[in-house]
Amino acid sequence: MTATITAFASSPDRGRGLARDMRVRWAFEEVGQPYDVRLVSFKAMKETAHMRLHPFGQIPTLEDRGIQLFETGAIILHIAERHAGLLPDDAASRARAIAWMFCALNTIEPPIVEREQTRFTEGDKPWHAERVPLMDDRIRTRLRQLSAWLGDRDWLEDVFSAGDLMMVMVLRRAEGTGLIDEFPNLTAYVARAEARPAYQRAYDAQHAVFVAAGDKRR
Ligand SMILES: N[C@@H](CCC(=O)N[C@@H](CS)C(=O)NCC(=O)O)C(=O)O
Repeated sequence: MTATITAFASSPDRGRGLARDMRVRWAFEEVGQPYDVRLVSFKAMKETAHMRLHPFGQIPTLEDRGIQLFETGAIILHIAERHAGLLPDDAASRARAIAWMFCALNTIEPPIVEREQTRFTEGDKPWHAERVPLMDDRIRTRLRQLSAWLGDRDWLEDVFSAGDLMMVMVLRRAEGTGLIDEFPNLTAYVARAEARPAYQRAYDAQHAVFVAAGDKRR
């Protein structure tokens, strides 16, 4: 049976592949598995039926043969463990790939998301302008360390993995800050991932939702 994910019916990212269902779509494309998408409105996301799937009323979720999951880390790991293509076979490399997934979500994403969120929650407050450079420095420190690790290799370890998928999606959330551009090897890393056919199929599928919603609104 085909797995089903949830995604925004009307994504605030305007179909730029930033909403987190993109991570899941990309994972399915990398492992060559079909998936269905159920689009949910902001209202429906906070209603009981969806809250049973996602305790925090968010997207994405995954329903796959009796398993219901939320949190992209858990969802990507679930897909990667069941299908070849996102985790190396040998135990040591596999463990490293999983460590990079956690790193993306626990070490790199928090300062990036904090900066993004504060624009909405305190953007009009007098202290916000002073905080931005502090938040930027926090992000920059992590990016500098990540850039040093990556060096001139293509991927975080020997082969592309779920760790790279998650890392690239997290780095993309900093688009528009100019911070990634300070590290040419990170810019190239993101571009390399975006050039993958699986990424492009996922991006196009998410973008198509935005286009279709736009058509309906006209
Ligand atoms: N840690 C969660 C974050 C999920 C999340 O923040 N989802 C966003 C979309 S990208 C959402 O549903 N936002 C709407 C809301 O929180 O009401 C994950 O990685 O799955």
